[in-house]
Amino acid sequence: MAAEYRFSFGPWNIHEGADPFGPGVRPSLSFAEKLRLYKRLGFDGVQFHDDDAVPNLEQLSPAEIRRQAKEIKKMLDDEGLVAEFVAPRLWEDPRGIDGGYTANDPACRQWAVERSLRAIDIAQELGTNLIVLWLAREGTYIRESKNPFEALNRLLQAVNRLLEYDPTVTIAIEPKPNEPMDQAYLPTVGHALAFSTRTGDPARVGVLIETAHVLLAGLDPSDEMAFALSMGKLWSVHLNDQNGLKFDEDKAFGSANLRAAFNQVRVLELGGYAATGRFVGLDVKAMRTQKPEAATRHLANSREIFLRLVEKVRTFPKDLEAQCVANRDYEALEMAIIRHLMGLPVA
Ligand code: GLO
Ligand code: MG
Repeated sequence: MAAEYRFSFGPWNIHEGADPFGPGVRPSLSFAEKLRLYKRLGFDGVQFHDDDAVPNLEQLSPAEIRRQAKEIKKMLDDEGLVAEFVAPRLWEDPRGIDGGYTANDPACRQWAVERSLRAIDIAQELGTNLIVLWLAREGTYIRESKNPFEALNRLLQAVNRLLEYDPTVTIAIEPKPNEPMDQAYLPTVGHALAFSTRTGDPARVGVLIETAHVLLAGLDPSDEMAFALSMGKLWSVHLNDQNGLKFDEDKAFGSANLRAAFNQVRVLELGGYAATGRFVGLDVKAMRTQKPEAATRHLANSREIFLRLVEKVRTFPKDLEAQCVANRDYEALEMAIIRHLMGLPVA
């Protein structure tokens, strides 16, 4: 099995099973209990929301936030783990109800930027310079509620403020076309990367690509990853799976479309993602039906599927591929791929 990929997930990926139609069905694990599971499951990186690290940050002074983040850093060190990124969670606070950076209320916009600066403070203490912006409510429920030109400028001002605050910080935008909003600004990788060119320091603005989000936008995850990789802008991934155009399912990687998962791994291999030192993040959710003692299997399984697909990519006969391409015999190529995925001899 390939060893050079490093894996990460966030504490929210071990959860109680609540959905919009019902409460949790499994007991909560404390953050410390979750941390102890990482290595056992084969993971080295922890993804954070700002309040995963410092839960009550809205009640604390900047100095106290830093102090608490330092304690979390100690916990990471003790477990041999590293922080991959910090993401300001703007979508749960009442002031983020209409978006943070693009809210129509200037007080809300100011809060959103201030809170994001605290997320940078936390990242500094945790030893990472990567900030992830999933722009959850930066969009509209109805088109007329915001002026899109103003909204995009506000988004730009906010990102620039973060870049100015810490000259070493890097920002990965995690595009998602909808949910919770009807329409999000920066719905795709292309939007995010085009937007990055307008910022004060485009070299410090890239993307995190989530499989399910790309599928919700009707695009191909492997091509989106290749596009970002080709520009040196793929700074993290949220691998998972999605069964058609429904709510964001966060299914185990490869569980809905193994061939598409194979192609994502193929692109990460072809594009040298492992050598970039970036993490393979898994943004997967345990099914609500999962019993407490088995509610981390989705993480270990997703990682295992990933590593097995790395093997599949590496062992697919390149000469056969070249021959099929040269002969323009794509039926043969397709059958060989499918046989390979099914564990059958390719020819
Ligand atoms: C939701 C997103 C969310 C983010 C996380 C990190 O659809 O995928 O889980 O990845 O908040 O920013
Ligand atoms: Mg995600």
